[in-house]
Amino acid sequence: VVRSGNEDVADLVRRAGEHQSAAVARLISLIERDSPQLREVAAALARLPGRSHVVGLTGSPGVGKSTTTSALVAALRASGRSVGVLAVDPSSPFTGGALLGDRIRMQEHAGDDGVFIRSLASRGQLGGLSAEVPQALRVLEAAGFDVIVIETVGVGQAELDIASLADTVLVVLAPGMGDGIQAVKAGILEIADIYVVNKADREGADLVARDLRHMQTLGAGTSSGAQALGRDSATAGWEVPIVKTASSEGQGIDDLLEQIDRHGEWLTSSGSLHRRRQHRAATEIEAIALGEVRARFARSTGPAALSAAADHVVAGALDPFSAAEQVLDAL
Ligand SMILES: Nc1nc2c(ncn2[C@@H]2O[C@H](COP(=O)(O)OP(=O)(O)O)[C@@H](O)[C@H]2O)c(=O)[nH]1
Ligand SMILES: [Mg+2]
Repeated sequence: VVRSGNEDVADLVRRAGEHQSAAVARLISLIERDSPQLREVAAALARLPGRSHVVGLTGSPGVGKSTTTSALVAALRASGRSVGVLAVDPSSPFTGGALLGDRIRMQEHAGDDGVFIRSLASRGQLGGLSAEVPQALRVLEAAGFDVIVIETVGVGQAELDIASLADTVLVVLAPGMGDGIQAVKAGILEIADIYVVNKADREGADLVARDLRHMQTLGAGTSSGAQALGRDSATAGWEVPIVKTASSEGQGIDDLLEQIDRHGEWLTSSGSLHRRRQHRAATEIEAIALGEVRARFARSTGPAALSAAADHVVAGALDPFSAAEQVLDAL
């Protein structure tokens, strides 16, 4: 029964499963708008286990993530596979100039049913990916796309988020971006399953590749940080390959796709896929649960209890730990 103003979620999910772009887009919109039907959508999606290969692309602005994504989409289509793309931009989806550029570039795939491309704003706390990204990903998985590419800007928390969402993480670098030093600082190298040195048509690409190789021999990029994220490349015998591309020229893309596929096979044969999916689900549940605690706190006597507890701490009557316990009791 469809109530007025409500979407027929079961029908949308069925049509999304037939790759009908309009239905996929409607479902993602319900998620984006934080619709009252969100739970209904989530429940319907849960019954459709994903078998997509989720590929994350991250790296500094301007290194060529969108260009590489577009080239990968073309290569995947040429190999007969369907592709869903989530482009997560830190700026608003309608005012961001870079995003407009992405749209225009991605339009070469418009009108192809085997390709779905959606831009999402990243409104997450602390600069991370917003809560809707994992749910939008579930929509694309339920729609049965063979490969799903998520493009995120590699800054702050977003790069850690992509590491827990994607099966295969591509860290894209380019010459002349000062990436060698910056990336190490940000810890971005640790999350890579594949390094992509893009703009190989430019001077300096060999130097970036050489720096990466040098770092690998020093054992960097395989640290405990990656394991904390549920990524176990270091311990289970995956050596992170370095692929040089000139994505705007379509060069190196076949090689890149080969490495992505090889990593996909390794994930299955090593048992890592299951561990990564388990970690991804745990991260997702934790975020939802903590968000719910925050919401309940705001709705209940939390703010009043907090204010009272703060008075006690300022007056020297309570230490902050005991005060926090009091506030939690108010939940
Ligand atoms: N020379 C050269 N330029 C490239 C290459 N790939 C991308 N670009 C250019 O680099 C700029 C940024 O690319 P874009 O894909 O938007 O980067 P993003 O911000 O990482 O998504 C654009 O002007 C691209 O045309 C490449 O392989 N070689
Ligand atoms: Mg981009």
